[in-house]
Amino acid sequence: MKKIFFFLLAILPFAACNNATQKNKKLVEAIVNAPDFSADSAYKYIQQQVDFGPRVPNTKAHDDCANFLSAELKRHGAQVVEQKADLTAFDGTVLKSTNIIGSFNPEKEIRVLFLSHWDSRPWADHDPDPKNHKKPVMAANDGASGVGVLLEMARQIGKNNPTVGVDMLFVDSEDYGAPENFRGENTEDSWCLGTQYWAKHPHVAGYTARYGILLDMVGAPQAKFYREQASEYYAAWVVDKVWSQAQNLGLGNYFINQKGGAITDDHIYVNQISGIPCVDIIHYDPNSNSGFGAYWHTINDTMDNVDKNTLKAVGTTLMHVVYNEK
Ligand code: AHN
Ligand code: ZN
Repeated sequence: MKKIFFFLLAILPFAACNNATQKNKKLVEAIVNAPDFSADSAYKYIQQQVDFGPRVPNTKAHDDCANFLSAELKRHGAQVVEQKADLTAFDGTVLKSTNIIGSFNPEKEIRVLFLSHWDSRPWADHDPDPKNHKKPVMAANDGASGVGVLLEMARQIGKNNPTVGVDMLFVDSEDYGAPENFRGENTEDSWCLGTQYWAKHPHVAGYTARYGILLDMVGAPQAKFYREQASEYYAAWVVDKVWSQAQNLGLGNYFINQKGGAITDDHIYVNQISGIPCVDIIHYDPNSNSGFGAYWHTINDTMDNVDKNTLKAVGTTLMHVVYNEK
């Protein structure tokens, strides 16, 4: 008995010490520096998309914006694929859609996937004024913000290679989903048409990535990103990675380390069809009636609804995620 006690005493400080070195190692690993993320540049990228007008499928603004996004990715050194598809919406409309994929270091086997939708919703059907329900959404936050952050990341990645390969996937026809008052079947799958197509027909045969991160509505002032439930179900370790990186950077006021809603969004299809663990960084507001911000699917989703501090928080976190990946 005495002997065992002595043995325990002898080994305990050792174990504690060992633990501390491991913790230190983890901390040191977590603070690998990432290139600076410019919120000014991300903001400008959002403005440039908005300047085309609402990017509703089958309009000139939409097609002009596609060319702009693709040219920007190329300018930053990505290998670009424009994936065109005719996608049929819930109401039978054929949407001339384009998913745009920009790949950095396409030869690398270990890859990280980022995605965001770039289309605008054709109807502001959540606007408090019914007269606006048939007007398109400018989609500064719900559309352009995620792409703006990703384009700024692409600009930085083009200048400074991370260890892993990175793919930027800008998906189309996400926001043509059936309005709430629509009486029909399969309305759930009426959203995220571009991602559903890409997941079934990846731009590279057999494409996979270590994990995926979806950005959706990442620009509103004081946005709060909770741990979305489907992300938690399919990819809890990726949620941990992103949210803990944000906490380390002192950005826990944006990345709230608590359970949020369960949201039908592009990441569902990346998880279910592509089999890539994918999380959703999405602004969720439990106090608004939709669960999203008050601007959501209204004519007020304009540049007034985009804040550089939020862009900085998201961009800085994701840059650290990428540059810490080995
Ligand atoms: C639904 O409204 C079912 N899902 C939200 C997907 C979405 C729309 N994200 C942005 N706009
Ligand atoms: Zn939307």
